[in-house]
Amino acid sequence: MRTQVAIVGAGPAGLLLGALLHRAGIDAVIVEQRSAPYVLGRIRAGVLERTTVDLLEEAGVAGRLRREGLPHDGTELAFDDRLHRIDFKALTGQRVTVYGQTEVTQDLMEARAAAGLTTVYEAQQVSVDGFDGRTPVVRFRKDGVEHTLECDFIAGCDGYHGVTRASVPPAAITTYEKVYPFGWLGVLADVPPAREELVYAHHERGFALCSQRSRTRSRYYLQCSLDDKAERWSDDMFWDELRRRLPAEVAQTVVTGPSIEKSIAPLRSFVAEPMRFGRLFLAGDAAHIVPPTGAKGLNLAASDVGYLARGLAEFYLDKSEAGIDAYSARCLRRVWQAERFSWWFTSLMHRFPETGAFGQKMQQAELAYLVGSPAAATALAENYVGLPMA
Ligand code: FAS
Ligand code: PHB
Repeated sequence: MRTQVAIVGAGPAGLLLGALLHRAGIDAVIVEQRSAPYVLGRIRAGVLERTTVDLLEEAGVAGRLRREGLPHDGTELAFDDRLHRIDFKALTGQRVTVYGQTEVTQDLMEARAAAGLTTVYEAQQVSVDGFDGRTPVVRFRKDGVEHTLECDFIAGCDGYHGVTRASVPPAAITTYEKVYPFGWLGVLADVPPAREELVYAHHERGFALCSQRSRTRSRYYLQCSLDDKAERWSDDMFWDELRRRLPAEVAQTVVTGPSIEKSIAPLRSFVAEPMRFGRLFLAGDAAHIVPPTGAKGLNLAASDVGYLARGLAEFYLDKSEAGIDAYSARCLRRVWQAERFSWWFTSLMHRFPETGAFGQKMQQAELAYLVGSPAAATALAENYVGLPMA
């Protein structure tokens, strides 16, 4: 087999990169270790920045997003039993769109299949080689047969636990990591959202988030301990704890119902530098992880592949290596800004018993400043809606 760009991973990064390259007339094959239903079954992100919407439009896959996506002009912060709205539109002129990662992935998968493009699902023993030279290859087993995919470039879009970053010589890569002392217990339920917009709640019992996927499907999260287990939480226990952490005016509007998904995700901040190794480019969670508080993970994956698609188009169409040479530095400038915001917002909104009474006072003072100062609120808003893609 041969292609111009071999993409490892059919999550949002790999699929969006494949779609953008196709629009530029560049051939790409995606090699994915799981089945398509398995990839679609992972319940992940829910908020799209303007830059991500623009890239999905550029990829020609935004039809359903335009019809079903929910524009949000702001969000609500809850603390001391009160709600405080942060008005993105008034403060930045921008908004975000609520549209689940599952839907983005489905739209990309359907467009790829309709275009007759090659995606190898359930590929086993995937390995990458030769990316320090000019003839990189991706090897994999499929239905018991060994395959070698020759290519010009490899895009490592295989997530935090993937094979591509792990294949880089340790001396060539530097990683930065912070693991948070708690997780998020997430529930998906076919019930109408409690509020029009998302609610981020700071409470002495722990953080809570009221999010949504549509006007009839809601996504809720509770800060939980790292040794907690989703199966320990009955639906009733979840709904009761959620309502304890919300202001009364919100708790009484929560519509409960049977969970259709319930899982715990750990929180970490992680960055690998650089993001390019010869003919191998890392993109998305393969290169960086953010705690989901700032809703940045999916959006960073999109901006990475936006930069990579442009750089590869310059290489093939303009015979220029400037874009691929600038890829890593260009991505990392935006990655580190999102890492800072996600760390800051996580540090502000969650309970950290180890910081003691003084730490709690600092959080309360910052929350009061945030909702009392247009400058502070603007800083939150411009990071939440997404900094521009330079
Ligand atoms: P992904 O991990 O989505 O995709 C990588 C793909 O590569 C997967 O399909 C995997 O099967 C495949 N793969 C892995 N190893 C392979 C190999 N060796 N060979 C071939 N294929 C391989 N972000 C938010 O903004 N908000 C959230 O609420 C949120 N919640 C999250 C919850 C969890 C549990 C996790 C893990 C992440 C969450 N994220 C959230 C972040 C998430 O949305 C990611 O940022 C997003 O999926 C990134 O997309 P990709 O980079 O494509 O990585
Ligand atoms: C979600 O809907 O999954 C979601 C929304 C906003 C966040 C994190 C997760 O900050």
